[in-house]
Amino acid sequence: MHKLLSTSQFAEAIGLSESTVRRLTDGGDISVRRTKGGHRKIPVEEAIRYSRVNGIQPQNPKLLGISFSEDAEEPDSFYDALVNGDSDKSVGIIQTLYLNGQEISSIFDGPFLSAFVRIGESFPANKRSIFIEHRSLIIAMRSLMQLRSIMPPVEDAAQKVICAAPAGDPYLIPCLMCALVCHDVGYFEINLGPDTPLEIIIDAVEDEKPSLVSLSITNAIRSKNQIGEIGKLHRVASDNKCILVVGGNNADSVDVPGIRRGHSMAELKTIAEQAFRQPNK
Ligand code: B12
Repeated sequence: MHKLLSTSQFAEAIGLSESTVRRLTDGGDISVRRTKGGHRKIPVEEAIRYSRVNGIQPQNPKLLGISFSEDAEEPDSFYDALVNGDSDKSVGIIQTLYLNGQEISSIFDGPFLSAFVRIGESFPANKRSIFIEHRSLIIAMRSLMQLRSIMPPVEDAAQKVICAAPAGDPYLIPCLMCALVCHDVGYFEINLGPDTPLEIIIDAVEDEKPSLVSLSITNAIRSKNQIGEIGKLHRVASDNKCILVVGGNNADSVDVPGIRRGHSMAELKTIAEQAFRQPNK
């Protein structure tokens, strides 16, 4: 998102006076861009970052491009919006939780995961449950992409993370979630998505020199060949001073000695932060 706000728009959106906003920008609490005429402009992502870290509930979130959802914190609201096919509401709920200061990892491990576990449990009750599952997946993807669009950019030359799921694993959401959690930590994310041949990931480690590789495993790994390839990825990663972490529903099926495993986005975040603090270690 590249929308820029004037100081008066920012003041109106957040609910501060314009003079307070000028003081905050002068003091460096809010970073601004200057127009050719010297006027301050505040990127929307910066406005969102400022309200998020300071626990400010914006007075007029629409000015920030966010469709604020009053019942976002209700436990069932995301599930209900998905099952009812309410795409705008789903986007609004996830953006509101983010704006309210919730950790991205806890949004994913909380309402997002529980909604999909419930959707998965209703399968294969009837034809309608498959319709709802497919529609929910696309709405959820849109919610994640729109969340990405309001997150602050990472620094130039940021460390890289590669996120993927191996060949035969079609699940889109886990890879994208991993990418967003790592982006939030400060990584430049390369999301190769689901069904990625392991040799492509191995080559990417050598070519891209990431600090971290996150492999999501939803379908259990049963083939010895694939276990061997994950073992090779593990070796190539450590030769390149890169951490490989496997996670997801069936991470325990990856029988590779010494491999790092996680089962939640909170764990991924912790590992991503460790790898980030010690670049190329
Ligand atoms: C959406 C969905 C589908 C979609 C997938 C579309 C797509 N392209 O993504 C479709 C409709 C295609 C599908 C098909 C099938 N599915 Co399906 N599906 C699901 C569902 C409902 C959601 C999956 C999802 O995206 N979850 C969302 C995220 C939030 O959850 P998550 O992946 O677990 O991730 C969390 C953690 O695991 C962790 N995590 C994830 N990745 C990583 C990575 C790292 C590094 C770390 C640290 C952590 C981590 O953090 C996340 C947040 O907490 C699940 C239900 C469920 N319980 O997950 C069933 C589910 C996975 N499917 C299942 C089944 C059986 C099938 C089918 C076999 C059904 C059929 N008979 O056709 C097929 C197989 C398809 C195939 N080719 O393999 C079963 C799997 C059972 C098993 N034990 O393996 C499940 C669990 C449903 C169930 N309860 O039975 N499915």
